[in-house]
Amino acid sequence: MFKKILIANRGEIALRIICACKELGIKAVAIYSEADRHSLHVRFADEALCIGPARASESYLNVPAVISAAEIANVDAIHPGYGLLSENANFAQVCESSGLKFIGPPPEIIRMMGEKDKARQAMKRCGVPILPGSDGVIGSEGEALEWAQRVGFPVIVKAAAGGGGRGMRVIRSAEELPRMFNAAHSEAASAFGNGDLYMEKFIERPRHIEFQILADEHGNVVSLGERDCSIQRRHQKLVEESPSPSLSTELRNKMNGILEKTMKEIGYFNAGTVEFLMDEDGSLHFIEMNTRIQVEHPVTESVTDVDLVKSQILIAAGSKLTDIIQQPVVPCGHSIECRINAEHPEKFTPSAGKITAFHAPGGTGVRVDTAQYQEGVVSPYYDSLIAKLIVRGKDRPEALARMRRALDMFIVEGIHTSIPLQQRILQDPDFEAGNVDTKFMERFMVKKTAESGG
Ligand code: MV4
Repeated sequence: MFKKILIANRGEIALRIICACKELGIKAVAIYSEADRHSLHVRFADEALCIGPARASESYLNVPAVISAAEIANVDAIHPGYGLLSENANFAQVCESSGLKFIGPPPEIIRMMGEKDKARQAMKRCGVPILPGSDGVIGSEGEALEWAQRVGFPVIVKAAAGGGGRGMRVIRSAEELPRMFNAAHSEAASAFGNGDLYMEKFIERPRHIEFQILADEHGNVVSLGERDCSIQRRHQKLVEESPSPSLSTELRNKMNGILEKTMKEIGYFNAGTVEFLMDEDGSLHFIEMNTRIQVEHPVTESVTDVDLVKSQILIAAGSKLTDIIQQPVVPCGHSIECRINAEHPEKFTPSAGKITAFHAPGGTGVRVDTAQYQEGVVSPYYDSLIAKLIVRGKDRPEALARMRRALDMFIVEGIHTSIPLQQRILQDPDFEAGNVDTKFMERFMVKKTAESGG
């Protein structure tokens, strides 16, 4: 077992990883930027090393600085958390070649899943349903037109090196194809240093459904069911839940089975998330795979009682899945998460500054993952997530009621937060009915504006 782990992250996820280390009897080493000197992850770690200035590119993203800290602290392993270096294959490779265990899948698999067209082809070969589209990257505008006519408009072109919505264009006719294709190419080239594009049939109002995978280094895999993350705005998730209100037990079981077989075939290990779009007729189509722990992992933890971060560490230390979790995993109840962001609830502009009052709700079925506290400061240098409010109930109505009361009992003063927005989402009749898709927030904001007469 590891004696000491370096946490290459900050905020609530760094704290979450410290919790796992403490429960496993492993020493936790924090790294921090000059802006994070007074952060809770520094306070609760067994050791902490300052690795550079506030700007992430000079601290948390600075590979030599992170590796040096790991060597100075003499750790056995590095947990990257989410974002930052978590899906950087080169970083994973540098860790391994420096004799530090990277807590995640092997670098080759991170690299392959980062090339979205290759991930798509790999899933297709394993029998995972994908959308009609190009075989790999598109060589030219002419080839794009051929694929579009074969697939049928509307289509979407996506950056092979992309993700998160950049370098994507919806194309509705042959006439607009040249313009859209070239715009996506330029955007991808400047954003990712790689202009390669691939194509898929475009789904107008998809639901975003993702499956949580856990796999050990001995070829054992378990798929822990899905999360519905359809409530998003500009590719930022606001509310997530499990189980999805729109997935049948039959389809869930079928997908769990397909994914367990697929992950074995590709040699995946550690935690991972396979993302799907659900179309209007209820069928699922693979879009991408994330090779890290995700922000919304507590939703799955709540309904499965599996500690995903502890599992990640034990897997990296060589443990077998059968020695980590009780199988079969039978999900129970319903869980919802709200991402509490430091931002204006209508304008969505970031809101940095000192938190003058802070009280997190508690009670039965309520969990709050946060690194914030009263008199704490929200830095403008990093993402705006200040807390995750997660509830669990015996069923969806109980979870909804619990989330409403927990949001009402969350006090954050001194900065703007997304709480008022989430209070209104939780009151929305369509949300309550489970009528959600990725266009929900657009319709919701229109409804809202109409109500206030603006
Ligand atoms: C799509 C799509 C419709 N059809 N692909 C956006 C981010 C990227 N990860 C995938 N995205 C989409 N891909 C096809 N073929 C619609 C989106 C999309 C979306 C997906 C998930 C969650 C929110 C979204 C918001 C807008 C567009």
